[in-house]
Amino acid sequence: MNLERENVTQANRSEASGQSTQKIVVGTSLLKRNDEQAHKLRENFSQKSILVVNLLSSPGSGKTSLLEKTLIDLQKKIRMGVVVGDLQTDRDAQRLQNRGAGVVAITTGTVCHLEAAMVSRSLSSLDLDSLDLLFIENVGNLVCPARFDLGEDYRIVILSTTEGEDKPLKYPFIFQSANLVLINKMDLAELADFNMDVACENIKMVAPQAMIIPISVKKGLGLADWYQWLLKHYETKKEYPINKFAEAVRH
Ligand SMILES: Nc1nc2c(ncn2[C@@H]2O[C@H](COP(=O)(O)OP(=O)(O)OP(=O)(O)O)[C@@H](O)[C@H]2O)c(=O)[nH]1
Ligand SMILES: [Mg+2]
Repeated sequence: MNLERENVTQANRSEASGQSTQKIVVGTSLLKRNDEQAHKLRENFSQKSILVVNLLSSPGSGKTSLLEKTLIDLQKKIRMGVVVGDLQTDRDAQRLQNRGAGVVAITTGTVCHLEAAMVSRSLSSLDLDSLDLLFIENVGNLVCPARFDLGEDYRIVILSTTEGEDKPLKYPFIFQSANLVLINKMDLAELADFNMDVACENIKMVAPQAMIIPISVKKGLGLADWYQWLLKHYETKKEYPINKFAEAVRH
């Protein structure tokens, strides 16, 4: 894995000197290997009928805050686990302790996204047989995680009102892969001069498939809709464990 990363770096240098072919070949091999690993993960999750949700956003949009609240509010209804990716610390994993869920931290170092192999290794610390739902909190970043399938059923992108309405247009790849966009920090919308209509238009422009739910984790706004979305997909997963659609969309 390290070798491939090194090659990608070298390839980037080649690109700077006008030779871009090598980058495409090596990058593809890295992604192909990730896709194979993600396929295995998806099969494993399907066999155990675990709904898997990948949470993506910029740093600070509210991924961990949303999980803190969700683990408490849904703990009597479903059995949840969390894989938390972070660059340097396990602070988020610590925030999620003692909420009735198994939590495992992945510290990626300098890597700005989670990869399927990292998730796979981390699962030895969770008892998958006792889970209905697995959340994956990806590293806060709107670019790097987009291409890396983690075997999830659904991708949820959080956009917070303080980031601006233009983010879906500036970072289209991540929004294009979203099944659901949560617009968080609605309590700050007015202060941040956030235009909800424009934000929704921008999301729809790049990601017409994505459902949009406005929320405020801090004030509890919209969380009932979020829980309804989760529970509905959890029921569906129990009924139809194999999510071939997710794989087709990711690759
Ligand atoms: N006003 C307001 N603040 C919020 C809301 N949700 C989260 N925050 C705050 O936003 C800050 C960042 O929240 P986190 O949950 O740590 O964000 P994150 O996406 O997990 O961040 P990274 O893991 O660093 O990518 C914290 O200070 C939260 O208290 C909200 O709905 N309204
Ligand atoms: Mg976090």
